[in-house]
Amino acid sequence: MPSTIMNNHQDSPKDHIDAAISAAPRPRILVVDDQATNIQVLFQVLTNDYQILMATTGQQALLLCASKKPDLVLLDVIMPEMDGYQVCQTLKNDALTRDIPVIFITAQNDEAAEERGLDCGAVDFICKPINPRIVKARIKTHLMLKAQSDLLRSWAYLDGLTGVHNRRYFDERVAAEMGRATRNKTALSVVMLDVDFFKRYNDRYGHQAGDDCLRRISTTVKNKLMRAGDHIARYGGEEFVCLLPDTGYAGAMRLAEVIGREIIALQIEHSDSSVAPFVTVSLGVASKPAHIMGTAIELISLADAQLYKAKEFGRHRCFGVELGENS
Ligand code: GH3
Ligand code: MG
Ligand code: MG
Repeated sequence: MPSTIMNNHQDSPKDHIDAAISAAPRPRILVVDDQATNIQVLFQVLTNDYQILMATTGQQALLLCASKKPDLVLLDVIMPEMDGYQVCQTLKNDALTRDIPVIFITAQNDEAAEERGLDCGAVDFICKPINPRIVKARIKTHLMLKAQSDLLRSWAYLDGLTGVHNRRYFDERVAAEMGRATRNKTALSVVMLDVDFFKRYNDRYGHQAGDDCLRRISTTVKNKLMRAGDHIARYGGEEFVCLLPDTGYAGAMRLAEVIGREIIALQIEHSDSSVAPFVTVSLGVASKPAHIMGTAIELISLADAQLYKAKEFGRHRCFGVELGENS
């Protein structure tokens, strides 16, 4: 069984975390200081171990954080226009950047400044002039903690059985994509699918075979998703959902029909199914057209209703609807 070969049982979770972290690319550090000479000093100290990004204003720093997603920010406190505290607070108030650790590096070596920095959400506070060895050691510690929490967060969004995203991930993602699609007036579709007569499958072939079947189905669906923004998630026991940004009704229906055909083509024997000698799925599609407003909840409940209809009309089929069709 491949999973037992890979999962040497002597490996602890910490070993897995360490292995994943050491396989990651070189961490990226953003150095922010209005004095170019100060940036230069840190660059010399860190350039052998890290990728270094540089900014000389708070605004530049915020833009770089949003676009380049550094793993850590070294931030000066006193800068014209926007000071380090404001930069740190802005980063911490934005869901996209709040997990980037910030270390203040400053000539302000009084306790009140340090307390204020930590209150803004910084993880550490280092006074100038710097001791390169201490700066390196602290950076290493914070990068390790950041890598561990990134990894744990990514695991919290995965389904343990199939390795695709889980419902928690889907729920957050569909809400974000609906917001984006409404703002940008773009289309958004979801495809829900549910395995037909899966209880009978488990009863006949056993739960282990049922688990294997779910893995094969999720892999098959995943391989049919072509665009970078497309996602599959396990929505419930034997139910999966695909999220398709920038995809309208026709495209989503086409994909749903392909998925339905691909799954029966796997020819997974199911002699107790009433619709085919092989495992099949029923599918429900819902699409938000580009210029129609809607909510994620509406879209999902429409797809769910279409899936229910596919079951009612005999299973192994697909029904779909567009948001706003009857309103
Ligand atoms: P329908 O065609 O109406 O969808 O019938 P069904 O039997 O597929 O639906 P039902 O909801 O009655 O049963 C779903 C079954 O899926 C029951 C449950 O044991 C099984 N199931 C759910 N999660 C898992 C899982 O992780 N592994 C396995 N092996 N079976 C699962
Ligand atoms: Mg089912
Ligand atoms: Mg079900």
